[in-house]
This record gives sequence, structure tokens and C-alpha cells, in this order.
Amino acid sequence: MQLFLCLLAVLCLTLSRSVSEETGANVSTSGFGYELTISGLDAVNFNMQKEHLRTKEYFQTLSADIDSLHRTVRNIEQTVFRQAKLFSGFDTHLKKLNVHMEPVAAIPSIQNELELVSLNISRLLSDVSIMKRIQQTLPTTEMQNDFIIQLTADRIQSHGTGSRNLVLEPKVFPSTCTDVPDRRSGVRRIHPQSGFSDSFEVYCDQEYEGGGWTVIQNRFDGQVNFYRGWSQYERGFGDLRGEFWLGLRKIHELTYAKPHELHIVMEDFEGTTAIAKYSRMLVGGPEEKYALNGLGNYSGTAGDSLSDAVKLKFTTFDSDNDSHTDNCAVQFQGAWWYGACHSSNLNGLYLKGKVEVFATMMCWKAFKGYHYGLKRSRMMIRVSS
Ligand SMILES: [Ca+2]
Repeated sequence: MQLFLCLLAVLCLTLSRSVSEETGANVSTSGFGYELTISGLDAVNFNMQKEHLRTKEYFQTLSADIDSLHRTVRNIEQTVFRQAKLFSGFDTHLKKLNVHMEPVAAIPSIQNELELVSLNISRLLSDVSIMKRIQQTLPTTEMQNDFIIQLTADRIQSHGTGSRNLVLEPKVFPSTCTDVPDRRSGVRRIHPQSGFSDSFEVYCDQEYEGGGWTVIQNRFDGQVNFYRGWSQYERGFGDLRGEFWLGLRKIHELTYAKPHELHIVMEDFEGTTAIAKYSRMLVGGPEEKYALNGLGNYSGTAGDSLSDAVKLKFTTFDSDNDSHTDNCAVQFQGAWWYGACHSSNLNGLYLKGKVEVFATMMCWKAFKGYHYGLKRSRMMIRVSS
């Protein structure tokens, strides 16, 4: 602004002189041009003085701020010094305290005992949790009792070792009956997919054809009712030491964890035994309604009455997944991989031998036809090489 006014004044003065020279007139110190120039210079002078005062005021304020900042830094410096002295004293006290605490630390019992109590509580909670889960999954009271007895035996053994650490290491179960170290037939706990699902009990047959078989269905006297709904077939039912159905979920887990072959051993009431062998059984999961996704190749003496069920879903009286207009499970009093409807019905009614009724009983068409109730049926799977 000042520059502009200054330039304006100089311009006016120059113009005034130029006009005077061109007209040849004498230079005069009076008149309109001269007064305008003087007025401009006064304005410039006034503004410059105003700016000078402002700048002076600004520098005074800045100086006061710097003084204040300086005082603050000094204060911080003094505070840090005092804190350092305080910490130095605290450190000395701490060292003295440690000297007094050393004999106390030499007494291990209190802390160790507390840790032991804590670990035992944790173990008890774990046991309760396992028992609750087992109670939901094991179909019979006898099996539940067996499991609790086994768990208790493990605990007693743990005490017997004299170890103070009472927490059991997670038990590693074999993944199939083939891996069970004890080669006697019986109920064993296996874990087909470690890390993914829970372990469960199965009946291992270690005598038939070299052993290593997991029995998935067993019937021989009709004591157990096999006309049951979806949840029962999914979970399994019966007595693993007697007649039972292992459960579709477990069969699915086993057959998907490792390739399994299937053998079905059947017997009629005249003492004739027949076997149907399939090289690769594959049962789908719940989203596929446990479809029989594969069986591999058939061989044996019974004749093939199951290959036509490949790709068929499982059907129960309360879950119709077959291709028939009616429910095959209802019509044929069983639960199976029905199409429209079947050439085998091993979960059908337990009727003894020759009967009038058509195909509602435990039958295998290629072995004894549709009017004969079999005496025995035993379905077994084993890891195939
Ligand atoms: Ca149907």
C-alpha cells in the first residue's frame, strides 16, 4: 500500500515537471499538482509510522513469549531432576526389600499349592464338560457308565504315579480300528479327524479277515428297534456291544478321513453266510443328506444289492430324501439309501426267515430275495490300502 502511494506521489511529481517543461512555464512551488504531491507524501509518512509502531509492538510480545518459554523449560528441567532423585531413592528401597524377600521366596509351598488347586479345578471343569458331551453322544447308559469308569481309572493311574501334576495330557486316540494297539475285539475310542471333531467310541472287530474293522451296523437277534427317525440315524443308537447303528455322522467322518472298504456279512436262519464286499465306501455329510457317494467295486458271495444305491441320499420315516412319490422308509419300515425304493433293506424289520410280506424286513435281494428276513447283518469298514 505504501509502495503504491509512494509511486503515485512520484508519478504526480514527474508529470507536473514534465508538463511544466513542455509548456515552457516556470517551476512553481504552489498550485494543485504540488499540493497533491505533498498530500501523498504525508500519507506515506503516516502509514510508515503506523507500521513501525505495529512491528515494535509485535517484537515486544514475541520477546515476552520467549521469556515465558524459557521459564517453562527451566521448570521442566527442575522437575525431571527431582523425579530422578526420587526414583534413585525408590530403587535403593527396592533393593533393600528384595534382600528381605529372598527368604520368603525360598518357601515354595504356598504358591505351588495354589497353582495345583487351580489346575485341579481346571481339570474338574474339563471332566464335567467331557461328561456332558459324552452324555449327549453316547446312546446308552451302559456306554456312559463305561466311559466314566474309564475316565476314573485314568485319574487313579495318574495319582498312582506319584506325580504332583494332576492335569492329564490330552489323550491321543487312534484314528481308526486299524491303528488301535490292542488287537482284541471290543469297544475302543477313536478320533478319525484329530483337531476337527470329537473322538468317539466304536466297536473294533480284530478277528474278521485280519482285523482292523470298524463295525457300523450290527444285527443278530432283533432286540433293538431299527425303525427310527433322522436324528437317531444321524447320531447312532443301540449298544456297541450288541445291536447298533453307529451313526451317519461318524460313518461320514470315517469314510472321508481315509479311504475305507466295506464288507457286509449276512447269515440266514439255515446257517448260510454270505458276504458282499465293496472296495471304497464314501458317505457324504449332512448337507448331502449322507448320500452314498461311492462304493467302489463289488465282489463276494452275497451278490450285489447295494451298487444301485450309489448317489442316493439317506431317508428315514421323518426325512424323505428318496425319489419315490411316497416315503420309502415308511413303506418299507426301515431307513436306507432309498431310490424308488430298494434292493436291500438292512435296517428294515427283524422278521425271521421266509415271510409273506414284501421287502419290509432286513433283506438282501441278491442273497435271499424280498420275502426273507435275515438272521444276521454286520456292516464293517476298514482303511483300504
Ligand atoms: Ca419320496
